[in-house]
Amino acid sequence: PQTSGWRVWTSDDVRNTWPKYTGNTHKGTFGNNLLIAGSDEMPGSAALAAIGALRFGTGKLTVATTKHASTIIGPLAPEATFTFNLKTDEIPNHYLSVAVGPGLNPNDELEILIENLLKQPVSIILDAGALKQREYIKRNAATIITPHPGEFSRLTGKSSADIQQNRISLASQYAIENGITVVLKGQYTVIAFPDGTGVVNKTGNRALSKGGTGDTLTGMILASIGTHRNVKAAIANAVFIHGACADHWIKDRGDQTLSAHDFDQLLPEICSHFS
Ligand code: NPW
Ligand code: AMP
Ligand code: MG
Repeated sequence: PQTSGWRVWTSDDVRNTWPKYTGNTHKGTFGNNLLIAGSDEMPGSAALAAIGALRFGTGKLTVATTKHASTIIGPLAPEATFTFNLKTDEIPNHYLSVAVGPGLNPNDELEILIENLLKQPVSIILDAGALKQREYIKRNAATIITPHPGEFSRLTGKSSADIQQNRISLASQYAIENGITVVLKGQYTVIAFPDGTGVVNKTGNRALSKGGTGDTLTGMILASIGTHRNVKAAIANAVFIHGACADHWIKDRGDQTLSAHDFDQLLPEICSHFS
């Protein structure tokens, strides 16, 4: 595999690329972002992604979900607004970036929505139910996929064991071939960019091996793109901080006790080390 142009993303990298704003900012400065997530069966996934986005700097957040899910998400993330009648061709007029997939059931209707989304000039993060083998059209904005090894196995047809043994080369190959960024999650998350470069993240630990933590990361990446000028640093910093929250947690708390909703308290604490 090509490993030149690859390196570990360090805390110094986070510091050097951490967004610094002074003066006259307003909520529009940091992006009005759209989260398409959650269903009647999985409203929590959207709530956890919303918490990730709201605690990682989104200016505004709109959640496209079901009415039932909105009644669960609202009390957990009261800053979020909702839309129940999404028109994809109007998205670029209203939103900076879009994340789609947590808690969504993959079906034909969702695939049509994603195909239309990919035609819009906005950064798109595809996770969970939005992960499917498809042809990616060439676009100017970033396309980011965030599979765990099980999902990457479904995308590539390779076994999980094969993926785990060749994380960098398989993620990089997929990124280059499809012209997208691949965030291959799990211990030592690999972030492969479409230009063949990439970074490896070393933060994070077994405390994250719980349902919902990936949904939170998706929300964090969504927000991060709006606060960073550089999309590569935006993704790498979100992944780094997500893991750093778990590393901080296990310093004085049992790893079994971390829940995805604890990011609501952990993100302010860990971000203070970099702000
Ligand atoms: P195994 O057998 O466990 O080893 P799925 P999901 C494999 C939503 N959620 N290395 C794993 O393998 C999500 O947003 C909602 C290797 C299994 O086969 C999604 O929409 C929540 N293999 C939906 O649920 C909270 C690995 O992948 C398969 C692996 C389904 O998402 C929970 C499991 O993956 C959840 O986030 C690894 N590191 N990791 C809510 N409260 O609303 C996983 N696998 O079938 O895609 O299931 O990831 O739970
Ligand atoms: P998901 O499977 O989509 O819920 O995502 C799980 C999240 O937790 C991803 O960001 C993983 O990288 C992270 N994670 C899970 N287990 C570990 C581990 N053992 N070490 C580091 N990160 C982990
Ligand atoms: Mg997930």
